[in-house]
Amino acid sequence: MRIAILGGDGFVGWPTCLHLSAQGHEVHIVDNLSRRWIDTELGVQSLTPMDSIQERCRIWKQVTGETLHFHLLDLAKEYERLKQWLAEYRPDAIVHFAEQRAAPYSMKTDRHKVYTVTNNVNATHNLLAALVETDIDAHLVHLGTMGVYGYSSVGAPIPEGYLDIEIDTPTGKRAQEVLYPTKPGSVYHMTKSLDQILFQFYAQNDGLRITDLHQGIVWGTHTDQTRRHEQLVNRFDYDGDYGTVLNRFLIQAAIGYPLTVHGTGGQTRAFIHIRDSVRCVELALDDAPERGERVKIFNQMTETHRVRDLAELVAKITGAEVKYLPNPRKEAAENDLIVKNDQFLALGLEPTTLAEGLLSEVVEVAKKYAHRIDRSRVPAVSAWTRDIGTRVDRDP
Ligand code: NAD
Ligand code: USQ
Repeated sequence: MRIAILGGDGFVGWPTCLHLSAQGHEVHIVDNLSRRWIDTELGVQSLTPMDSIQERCRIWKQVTGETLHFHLLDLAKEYERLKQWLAEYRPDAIVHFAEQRAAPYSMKTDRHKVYTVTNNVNATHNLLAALVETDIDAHLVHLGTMGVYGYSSVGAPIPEGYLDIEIDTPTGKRAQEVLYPTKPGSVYHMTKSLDQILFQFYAQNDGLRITDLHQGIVWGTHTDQTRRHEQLVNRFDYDGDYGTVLNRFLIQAAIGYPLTVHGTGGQTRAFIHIRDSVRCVELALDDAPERGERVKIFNQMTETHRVRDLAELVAKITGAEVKYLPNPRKEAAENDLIVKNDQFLALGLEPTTLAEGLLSEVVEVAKKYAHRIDRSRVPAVSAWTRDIGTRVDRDP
């Protein structure tokens, strides 16, 4: 297939490009490189040294003989160019990663809130409108988030996207299927909730074929393909805005920094290893909905963990100290989470779970590049409200 990977220069996008290219697909990366600009804005850099996207593509060609095509394009701001691009390349499938994805960044200031909503909602809507206008029947696979559900399973597993309900009517009970009610916990997560409505509308009105992957927190760094050359290494975020919790604990352990648990650490979240994330995208691409079918929704996660249990596990393996800090976020201090992920298991996903060996492997990556870590960028200081901001611990 000819596959467009929107946001293909990012943490999940890059290994997905390599995986699909290695399978013989013609891969086109479309990215505005905004993530690299945000690194500059925040004064941070990936733990792993990332080459330019053009250099990464050159190395892939050298190693495998396969071509990765790169196109510099802003999906949110360049609607006409996007339409022209689609009309020229007419992809068979599109994987959409191209959004601002950090919850803390989206809550930093009013400017960051406005940027996140403008960028994410426009990127998704421009794509949908352009697909209709160019009459391209590509299967669109979007990376959404588990966070659209909120993080509580009220005792019953969270289903894959839809909820069967019964409504009392004057003539008796009526069964109905609805999108699972959204309860986003940040402006970023709110944009993914808005995306869901856009998808529902365009599938129903224009017959677009759409799959939305409600993904949990991705951890790890390498896939088989990123290991093939030093310069194919994946990006690895560790800073207080973009670093996700488990990867942060692993680098903190590697540099002797106390593990930064927010609040009681009673937050339970869904997780998936980067290798499985990439594999799930492949499985979803092979399982496209028919025209006229409702949006297909998968829960893309393999296990759930409580934050303090993860910290204790990392501490046990590495001897790191665990520190309980005031929580910069407005979120439930404790929650239970049970999630259904039957569809990917049925399609053949064999989950990579949190084995100790794998955790140590990431600590090894962190130790190798520890000299690149700026300790002053480790604290998470973006606060959800002004009031919380006065209590955030900037130097644990
Ligand atoms: P990332 O920030 O590393 O990558 C996103 C890429 O999209 C970047 O290369 C960026 O430059 C590009 N981009 C952003 N806005 C764009 C625009 N307007 N036009 C063109 N390109 C644009 O993020 P990631 O960690 O690779 O996540 C990819 C997707 O998966 C995101 O949509 C995110 O919401 C979702 N997701 C990520 C995780 C995770 O733990 N990393 C978990 C669940 C869901
Ligand atoms: N946390 C800590 N200590 C830290 C960092 C985080 O205790 O040093 C806590 C947070 O307070 C939160 C939990 O860990 O309770 C998860 O935080 P996170 O930053 O790892 O994840 P989150 O903000 O939810 O966002 C990440 C990705 C996002 C994706 C989401 C999937 O950045 O793109 O959508 O995971 S999910 O959480 O399932 O919605």
